[in-house]
Formats: sequence, structure tokens, C-alpha cells
Amino acid sequence: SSSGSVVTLLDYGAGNVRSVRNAIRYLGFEIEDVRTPKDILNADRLIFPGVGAFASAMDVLTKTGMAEALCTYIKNGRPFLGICLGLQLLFESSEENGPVNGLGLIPGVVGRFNSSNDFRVPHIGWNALQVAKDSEILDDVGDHHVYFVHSYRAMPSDDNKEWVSSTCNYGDDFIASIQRGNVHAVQFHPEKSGGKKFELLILIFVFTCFQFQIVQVPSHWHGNGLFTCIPKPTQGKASKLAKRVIACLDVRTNDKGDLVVTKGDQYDVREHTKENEVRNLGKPVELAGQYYKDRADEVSFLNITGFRDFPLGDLPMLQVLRHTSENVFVPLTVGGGIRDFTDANGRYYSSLEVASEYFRSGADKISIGSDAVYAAEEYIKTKVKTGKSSLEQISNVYGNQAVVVSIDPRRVYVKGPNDVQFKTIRVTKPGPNGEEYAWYQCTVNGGREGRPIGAYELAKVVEELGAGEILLNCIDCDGQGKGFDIDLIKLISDAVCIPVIASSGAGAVEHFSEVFMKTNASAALAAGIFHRKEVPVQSVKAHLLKEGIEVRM
Ligand code: 1PR
Repeated sequence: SSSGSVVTLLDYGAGNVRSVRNAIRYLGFEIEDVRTPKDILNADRLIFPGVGAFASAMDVLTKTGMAEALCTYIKNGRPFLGICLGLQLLFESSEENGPVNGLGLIPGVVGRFNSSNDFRVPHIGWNALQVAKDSEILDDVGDHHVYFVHSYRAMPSDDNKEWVSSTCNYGDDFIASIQRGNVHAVQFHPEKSGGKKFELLILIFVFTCFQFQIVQVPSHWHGNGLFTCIPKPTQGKASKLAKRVIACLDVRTNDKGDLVVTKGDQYDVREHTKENEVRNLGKPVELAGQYYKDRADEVSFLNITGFRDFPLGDLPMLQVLRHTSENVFVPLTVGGGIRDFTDANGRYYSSLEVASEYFRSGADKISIGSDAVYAAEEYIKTKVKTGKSSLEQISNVYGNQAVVVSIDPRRVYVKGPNDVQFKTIRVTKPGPNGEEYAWYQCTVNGGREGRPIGAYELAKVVEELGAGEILLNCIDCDGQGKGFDIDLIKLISDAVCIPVIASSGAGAVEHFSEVFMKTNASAALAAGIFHRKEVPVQSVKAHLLKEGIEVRM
């Protein structure tokens, strides 16, 4: 194309590139999609946001002739920006379901992180970069945290050192970005690394990579010194994954039929008045936009009546996602009603279809509640992985980093540690009858039904079945503002090697530092205090920073 405002996008249809699209459009560029290998060769500038698994991506690229075109394009040093898998595919091969050959342009093998309690896999969240060689891009990124979400990574070596422009430390040093001439690729997600000073890092990339005028700088950027006041990256400092602060919006239709953000007390979302109406704390798109501005690291939407109202019938929720993802450039999670479903007309929808629709509408992760409980119960009974549960299917297709399991446990006190067949803990505060032990019973359907499985057992099983993260609620603490259930969060975050999001009960900034100091939670989520504007997200982060906890500011 001859137009200076066009970006060619290679989207082979494997997942959510909506955020990349939105980011490019937000910056005033036009997008031209690659349809044939020729479109790659004719591109003036090409963005390749890799999504999905390495093997299936390579498969598509090879079959369509795109692999060859990409190699030619990159070998000719044409302007290129690869994102995430778009970086990994440039290497010789990957261990992901493999070994599988890659494009072979950069020496090295993409391997899996070694997971442990300290270095949970997937590596999800904001981490800092260490500069490996001078690069204009990194000068702009500076000391800021950028968003990563991946389980595999390429490592720097003598063979690829002239490519490596930055590394990041997560157990080992891995390659965070590469650059050679016009060819750039990043393991992190510039389109999700939204920040105050540079709303969108992608701008800087596009700007630097392609060295052309930004057509339309969003008005609120003018004169904010975007390119002048950003510090240089730190040299050689071991980076640290920031603890995330997540704003959660429980969404449902109220009795008037409007989609509202609601908030329960121990999951009861109705006012205790004669009308008994659903509590209304605001509009979902508006609140999400507010939390993004307030520097929330992620935003979650839980469609809390999804268990009974089929979400694909619930188009407003998809609208909410679409609109939110146009202006919110941090990861979005959506949950509620993800399961196989047959509608009134007998039409069958697989959970994968439901999830796909959520991803297409702008979700980065989906969250499964009730259906994960059934899948775990089944697996414990049969010891067979059928691959058929929603959890397994979605994880297989989209990768485990895209699948959150939301647990809704209720504390059940018992006298002795062996009174039940489930994992018990000695509680910090004894129960109403002096009980010193408790187990945490999983529930389904928004806490309405207790199931014969504990949160501990569930967490371990869903990790095995392909969950990439656990959203750990606690019905007893929900909406109480008395702090997180430290006993529960410690129990679960010690039991698994995937990230755990602590949820339910935040009432003050100190509750956040407490949960990060006393447990291995990777993130903390709150709803009520943010909705009621009692404590803004910024205050939580300022407090964490003061307490010496790594956060993205
Ligand atoms: O079972 O797959 O359809 O998913 C339903 C989802 O909806 C689950 O993730 C479940 O947690 C959620 N959900 C169902 N009913 C409710 C309810 O409140 N009646 N909300 C509900 C869960 C808990 C958190 C809340 C935190 C923090 N809400 O989302 O935001 O407890 O609150 P706080 O900071 O105010 O204490 P499926």
C-alpha cells in the first residue's frame, strides 16, 4: 500500500487479536489484513501478533505459504513487529507439544519455564526489562513494567546475542525482545501494557519501528512529554514480577432488564428492602474504563447469572466486552456460563463456542466456575482425562494462560483434622463452637449448591486439567470488608504452581499488603471498595509500593 497510515496485520484467526486491532486503530492507523502470502511480501509494515499454540500456528503458516513469505520478508529486513508467539515462531523450534520446527530465522529453542512456588507458570503479569543492547524502543519503554503472559520462552545465547535487545528475569533470564534493523519482536504484549505516561506502548513500537508520522495522536496525549521524561531501562537488575491488583465487576441483568454491575454480601446481591431489588453499583463499560484509568492491572467481568442464562443469548455481555476492549488496554477476563448448552430450539453449543465468542469479543482470558467443579469431581472419580470438559477443551485450543478457574468455596468448621475426607486446615480463628479446623467446600451456581469436593482438591485437579490461573473467592468473606481469608489463600497458593488470585473481603489497603506478605498469591482482586469509591486502585498500589511490594505504578 502507498498510504503511510496503513499497518498490515497477519491474523491467522487463532484467537483474540482484537486488542491489537483496537490499539492500532486507537492510534489512527488503518489495518489491512493479510489474505495471501503476497500480501506479506507487499506490506510496508507488518504486525504479527501470534496467538494460540506454536505447533498449530506453524501448521497454518506452512500450509498457507505464509511461512515462506514471512521468511523472505524478514530476511529482507522489512519493517516487522512480532508479538508473543510472533517472537517465538522466529526461532528454530519449540518444545510446546513438540519439538516443532519454527521459521528458523533466529538460533535457539523455545522451552518451557521450570515452574515452582516462586516462579509460577504461566508467567502472567507485569515484569521489568533488562536492556541487552541499545535500542530506541527500549529507551522509550524505560524502567516500566510490561505485560507478559506465556509458559514458553526463548533463552539468550552466544548464537543469538546479536538479536537480543532485552531480557527479563523469571527464574532464568529469557528473551523479552529482539531487534535487528527493522525487524522487531517482543515476548510481552505492548497492546496490553497500558500505562499512564504512554497509554499504549504499541504506539512507541509502531512509531519507532516504522518511523512514520502518527496520523492521529489521541487528544489527551498532546503536550504530555510522552517521549521525553521516561527513564532508561535499568542495566543488569534482576527483574521482579509485579503483584497485580484486579478490579472485578459482577454483572447481571436487574429486574428492569438492564445490565448492571452489582455486588453481593456473601453472594447475596439483593437489597434487603421490601422491593428486594438487585443492587446497582454502576454501568459495566463505564466502571471498567474508570478502573483502567485508575491503573488497575486487569479487569474481570463475572456474568453471575451465566449459570442459568446462557451467555450467547446474553448479547449485552458481549457488547460490554467489545466496548470495553476499545478503550481498556489491560487484560480482560470474563466468566459465567461457560459450559456445553442446548438451547430451547434444540441447538447445541459447545463450551468452546461460548469461549470463542468471548475471546472474539475482546476477552483475553475466560473464567470457569461451576463447570470446572463438575469436571474435577468426574476426574477424581474416574482418574481419566477425557479431554472433553470445557476446561480441557478451551485450554487445549487457546492455551492454559487463557483459562482461569474461579472457585467459590464456603468455610466449613470441623472439630478434628480427620473429620472429613477433604483437606482440612487448623484455622487462625476458631469457629462459632470453638472448632479449630475447617475445610473449604466448593459450590456451584453462584454459591447456591455445595458440592462434595474441597477447594484444595479442586485446585490441584484443575491445575492438572489445564487451568492457567485460579481466582480464589471465599463466600464467607465476600463483601465483608474484613480482609482476605489468609488461611484459605495460603492453603491454595502453596498447593499449586499456577498463579492464584486472592479474592473476597478487601476493605482497606492494608488487606492487600497482608495477603501478599502472608501468602503466595500473585494477584489480589476486589470489587466493593472500588465500586463504592471507598479506596481507589491507586491508593492500594501506593500502599503496596510503600510496603516494598513490587507493583506496576
Ligand atoms: O459458575 O461458570 O457460571 O461462573 C459464575 C461466576 O460468577 C463465578 O466466577 C462466580 O464466582 C461468580 N458469581 C456467581 N454468583 C455470584 C454472586 O456474587 N452472587 N460472584 C458470583 C462472585 C465474587 C467475586 C467478588 C469478590 C470480591 N463474586 O467476584 O467480586 O468476592 O468482592 P469484595 O471485594 O467486595 O469482597 P459459572
